[in-house]
Amino acid sequence: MKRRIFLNKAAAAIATAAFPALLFTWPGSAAAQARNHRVEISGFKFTPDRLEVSVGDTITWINRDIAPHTATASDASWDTGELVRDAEASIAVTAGMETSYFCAFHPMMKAQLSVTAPDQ
Ligand SMILES: [Cu+2]
Repeated sequence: MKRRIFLNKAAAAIATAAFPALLFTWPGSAAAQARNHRVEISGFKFTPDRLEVSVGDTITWINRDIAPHTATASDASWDTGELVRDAEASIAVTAGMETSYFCAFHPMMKAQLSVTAPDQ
């Protein structure tokens, strides 16, 4: 009886000792850090209108207005296309991508991305 209890405790000690090592090595992988960001379009505004993203992340825009909108790069290098009400579209964040964008139908609607390189 006493021996079994001891073994269980030893197994638990090994598990807790091994886990922090896993967590410690994991952040080195860029894939583990990729995130999805959501930008809501409502009231003819992008929310948030300033978004910090990393290379490898994705950004999803969803239109909550009755009017159609787009998220279109200022230099037209990327574009969600027309988003009707409740439609959404995603763009992958790439190094050097254009960071300012607007709505092609309502050019006064503007927003900004801040792109950082993934951790080495
Ligand atoms: Cu619009």
